[in-house]
Amino acid sequence: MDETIFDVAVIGLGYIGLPTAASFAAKGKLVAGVDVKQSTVDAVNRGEVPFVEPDMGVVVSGAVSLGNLVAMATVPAADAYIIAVPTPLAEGNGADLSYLRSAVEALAPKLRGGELVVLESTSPPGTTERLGAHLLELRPDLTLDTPGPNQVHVVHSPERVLPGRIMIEMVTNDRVIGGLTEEGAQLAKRLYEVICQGEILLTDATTAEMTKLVENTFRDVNIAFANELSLICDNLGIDVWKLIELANHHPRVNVLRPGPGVGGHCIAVDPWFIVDAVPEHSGLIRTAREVNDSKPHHVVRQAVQSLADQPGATVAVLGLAFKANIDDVRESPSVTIVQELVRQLPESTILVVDPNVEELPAGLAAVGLAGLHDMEEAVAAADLVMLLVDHDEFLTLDLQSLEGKNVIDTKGIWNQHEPDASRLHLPAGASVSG
Ligand code: SAJ
Repeated sequence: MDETIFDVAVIGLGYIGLPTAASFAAKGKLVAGVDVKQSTVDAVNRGEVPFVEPDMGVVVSGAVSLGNLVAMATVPAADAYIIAVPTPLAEGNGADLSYLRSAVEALAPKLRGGELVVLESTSPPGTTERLGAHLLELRPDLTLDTPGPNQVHVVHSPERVLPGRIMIEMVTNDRVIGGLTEEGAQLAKRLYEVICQGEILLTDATTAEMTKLVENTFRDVNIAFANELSLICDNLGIDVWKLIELANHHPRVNVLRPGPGVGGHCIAVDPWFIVDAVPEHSGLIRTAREVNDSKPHHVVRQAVQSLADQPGATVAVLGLAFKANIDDVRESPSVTIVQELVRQLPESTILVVDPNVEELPAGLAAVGLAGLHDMEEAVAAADLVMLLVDHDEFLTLDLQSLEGKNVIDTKGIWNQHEPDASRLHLPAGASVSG
């Protein structure tokens, strides 16, 4: 029996790979979704999404039931390969490219010549060129830039969708494609036109890599500015939220929002890839990372200070995910904050609340926390309530229930909804920024 040749094989069925695979399948392409995790393969083949992401369930289950999306643990033959595996931070702030190397090794034996290989994973500058070189080492019979039947086209097309809005942004965002060759970039453009209604912009591979890193670095540097302002305002005894609101009335000013730190696997990571590549010219980028990474420790100091006279106090921590209305706890500043609270307040009871998260991440179970708690019960029991994530559920908390308690609102959601913040017992500076 002839081997099936898929239109597209997506390697890595995570937050990016699975919606990409499902989107192509929904447009009628025959798509293989490949993942090393058997539980993910099984879930997708049942039409299920193994994480929380709005609007994704219906697309995945539809594609699977039509027979257009099939998940599997090994790489099949395909006309186009899309690699969407993690590229996390390694020791020393470079990228850990081991998953990428494994993906390349898995797909190399399947190449027949003429295929398109797309790297979607966020990658340090030069990665796509090295990927091409790696492919040639594995398959010296192929070429990257000599036209002919043995040519394989390697491009970088970074994903740029926002968790929580992936299904919308995958279609509407503009897309950058950087090819090792012009022809490769054109081929990839034709492929992505199937799912992308935004503009598709072509460039070289290294510029495409840097485009993605720069987008997230721009955001990180701007959030660092807001976070630094929150510390300055705490020191000056003024309300950072009010200050930012007033400054943002200027037509060319748009200060972002301070918070408990910057989480997620993108913004807290990507700037380091630039620092790692050109350390002698990235002082500002490095400092911004350090400002954002120091913010969770500042929030912990505020909590410890506010409970100085209450040993054995109960602390309700609202929000574990790295941002509002998702369940993703990767690089979440909340996890760091809770770990530090447990360490620095050994006599206290810490009650963690997150309606989107099903179980405590390993890092918190390891410090002895038992599980997650109901919001109303935790708040009722608490001496100190810390708001770390602006989930919708927390916006609607009855503020009467905070009366007489210490409150640290790192997202500034409660004082905006509460004209009389004096009803809350707020530790110095804590009400305004956290
Ligand atoms: N944050 C603040 N203040 C703000 C905005 C965000 O403290 O004013 C914090 C959030 O609470 C969170 C972190 O920053 O902890 C990151 O959240 P985010 O919503 O800014 O971004 P991500 O990490 O969910 O997604 C980003 C997006 N990049 C940009 O907006 C430039 C997304 O488009 C990328 O695809 C994604 O990174 C990625 O995968 O790289």
